[in-house]
Amino acid sequence: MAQLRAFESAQKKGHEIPEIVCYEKQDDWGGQWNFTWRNGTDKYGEPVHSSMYRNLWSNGPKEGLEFAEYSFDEHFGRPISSYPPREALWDYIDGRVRKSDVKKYVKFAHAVRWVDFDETTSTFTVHVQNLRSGETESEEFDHVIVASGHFTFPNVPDFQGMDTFPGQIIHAHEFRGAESLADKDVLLIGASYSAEDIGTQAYKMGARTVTFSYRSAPMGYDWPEGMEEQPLVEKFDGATAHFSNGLKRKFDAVVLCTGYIHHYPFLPSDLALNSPNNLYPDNLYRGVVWEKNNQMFYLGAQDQWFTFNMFDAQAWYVRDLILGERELPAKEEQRKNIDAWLERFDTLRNVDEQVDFQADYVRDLIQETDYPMFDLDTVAEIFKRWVGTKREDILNYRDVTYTSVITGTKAAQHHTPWMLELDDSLERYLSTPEPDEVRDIFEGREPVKRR
Ligand code: NA7
Repeated sequence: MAQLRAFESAQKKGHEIPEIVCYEKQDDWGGQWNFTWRNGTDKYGEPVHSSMYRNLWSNGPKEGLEFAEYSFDEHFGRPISSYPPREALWDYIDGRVRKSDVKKYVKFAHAVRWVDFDETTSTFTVHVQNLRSGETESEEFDHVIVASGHFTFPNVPDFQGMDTFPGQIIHAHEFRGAESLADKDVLLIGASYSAEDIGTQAYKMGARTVTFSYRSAPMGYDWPEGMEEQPLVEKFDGATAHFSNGLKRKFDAVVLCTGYIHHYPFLPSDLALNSPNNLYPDNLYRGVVWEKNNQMFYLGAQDQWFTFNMFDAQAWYVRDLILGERELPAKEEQRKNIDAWLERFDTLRNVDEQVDFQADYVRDLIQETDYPMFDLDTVAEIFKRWVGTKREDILNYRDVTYTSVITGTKAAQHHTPWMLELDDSLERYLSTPEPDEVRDIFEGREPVKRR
């Protein structure tokens, strides 16, 4: 969506843009934000793309991801809270392009099966299947932009004895909501965003206990009673997990929050990015240009502090390369540039340095294009404060509000504290319900009977 919007923006400024085809496997756009109840395979038999679940609220402040050229104010017409639910975020990204006619470029329900590159003609042949008709087709292109994301193919480790576990074992990618975890003892393996968020969802929905199992280091939050961290599971024996510190505990359900892999089954190995999930995957000049074939690009391939606005910065830069507005340096220069970023990446020791690293990366891209520069340093501060608020109160950090660097608007307080909010619909989010007795108690007031 960022790339289509980038081309449209150039066209509106009088540039001639090339012929564009966007192949999308799903029936609608929005990628990760396009929620489905389905698991495993979709209705066409394709791997389900989205890892979203019911009651997923943004886990980072929206002020960190706001588009510099389409603000939340412009979309919603009034201040909203800093942590919107997924439907509100889908509406926002859809809203920007709903106003344009870029949807005409997208062939929905089209899965890319394979991409070849012909050295003699310097063209790609993209082999695609129309999932509705079953028909396959091949088209030639000068450039290929891979924008298929990398939080889709789960990393699924195996632990000894797992096959004897009588309850449900799923990966975070398959998790669709925590309601069924009420009154259950839940084990989450992993110690990053998915573990933290699915764990708090489970707690919110009434899980009896939530236990996290970490491999490298605990998350270290100040967990409430009933939530705790243990070192890595060594094996399962039926419903009992054995941890490396000797603890044995029974569980009803296991959620593997063990991250995702870069997996591009439609690409030959010389075109496929092969990297762990990190802030600077190797072989991408300026984080987007495939070093081994400069006609190919990746968007959003890095782990992310910045998201929507970073994808824009990348898309604007890639657009300008394709339009010939920017030239690529020689291969040796590209390598030097990549190495310089990788060298700095290796020195990053803490969250502040990671955030500043990505802020500098986004700045480096925006400076190359006409994408509106925004106050990246203040956004970096917002990310750092966000991390601090999680340290202070992991269950309630979503009740904090921030100020937009794009519009200067202070976010509104959501009408209901996150821990009490059980309805994540856009309709409810934008409504103004009366406070109730539960909210009075939660907010430390004398409960008032209103009707
Ligand atoms: P992340 O952030 O990539 O984290 C994966 C977690 O899974 C991390 O804590 C890993 O531990 C852990 N992991 C991976 N393999 C194993 C095995 N074999 N055993 C135990 N633990 C393991 O993925 P998330 O799904 O949490 O977040 C996805 C993205 O969403 C994230 O990157 C953000 O951009 C937003 P490790 O620390 O490596 O020892």
